[in-house]
Amino acid sequence: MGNILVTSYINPDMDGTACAVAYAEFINKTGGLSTAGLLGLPHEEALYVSERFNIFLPLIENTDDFTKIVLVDVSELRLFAGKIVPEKVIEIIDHRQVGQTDEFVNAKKQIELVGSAATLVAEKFIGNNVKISRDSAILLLSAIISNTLNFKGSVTTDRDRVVADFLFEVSKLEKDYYKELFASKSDMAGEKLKNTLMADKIVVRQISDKRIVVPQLEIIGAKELLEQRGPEILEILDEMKKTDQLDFIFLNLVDLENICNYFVTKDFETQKLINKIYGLDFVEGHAIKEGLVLRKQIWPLIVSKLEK
Ligand SMILES: [Mn+2]
Repeated sequence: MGNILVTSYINPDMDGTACAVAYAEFINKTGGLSTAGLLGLPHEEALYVSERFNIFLPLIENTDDFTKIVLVDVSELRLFAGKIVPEKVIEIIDHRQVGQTDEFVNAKKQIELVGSAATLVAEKFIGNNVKISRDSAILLLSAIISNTLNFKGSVTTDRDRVVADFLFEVSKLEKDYYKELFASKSDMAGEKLKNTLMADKIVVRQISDKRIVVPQLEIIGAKELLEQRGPEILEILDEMKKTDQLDFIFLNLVDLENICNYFVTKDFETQKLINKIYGLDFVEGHAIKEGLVLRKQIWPLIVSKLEK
């Protein structure tokens, strides 16, 4: 059994990063041989956690050296931009509904709709009675807090809560840890705003014959950002729509303090689509929805509207 690479999509978020590192540890502690490797640059939040707790994040350029690959927090080949050979994938652990696993003919697949893929990885340690390192516990807990929006997002399940309790114990982190974690990704000063929105460009989704991009920000200070830089956001989205020849584009701006979403776009067709889904009206380029909804939850609703 050769060395197995555990990886996530290019430029992984907190969840993908945490799962890759922790699941490699699990394999190594259960008789396998594996290496975690992250493609591209992990999200701001993951870099913050790495620096804050002095946890090494293993970056790799490509996957050429590996004959066996495990994918975590991802089940879509196109998110790898040619960087993996699908036949090499022996296992997939993911938690999203919009996935396309057909290309991975050799993979054992675990797709379960919990709030965070980190929950599925942590359950492996718990279920098999394998001791988890503090570093991995910190990473997985950060991922669960991030993905569930500190257990307030409607993606949150009881399984996420149970696993988080366990990880709080192991990591010895305080319950208000979410505050510093959220603050770390909320700085959108200057060019950071545009760079963050454009970084989501890689994820152009094709539904029927329509091309769609939905950048997402989950931050503290969302309302202020919209008040101060709303017109700028609308311009950036408009530019992305033209450059990428998109049919629909909106920003899913998640307000972690006021527990609501702003859907931001000046594109009329997109406004009509969101109105059809949620019955919301747009004023000055945005519509407000109570509660916290993540992009991965909106995709299936968009698909159902566009495919009929
Ligand atoms: Mn995830």
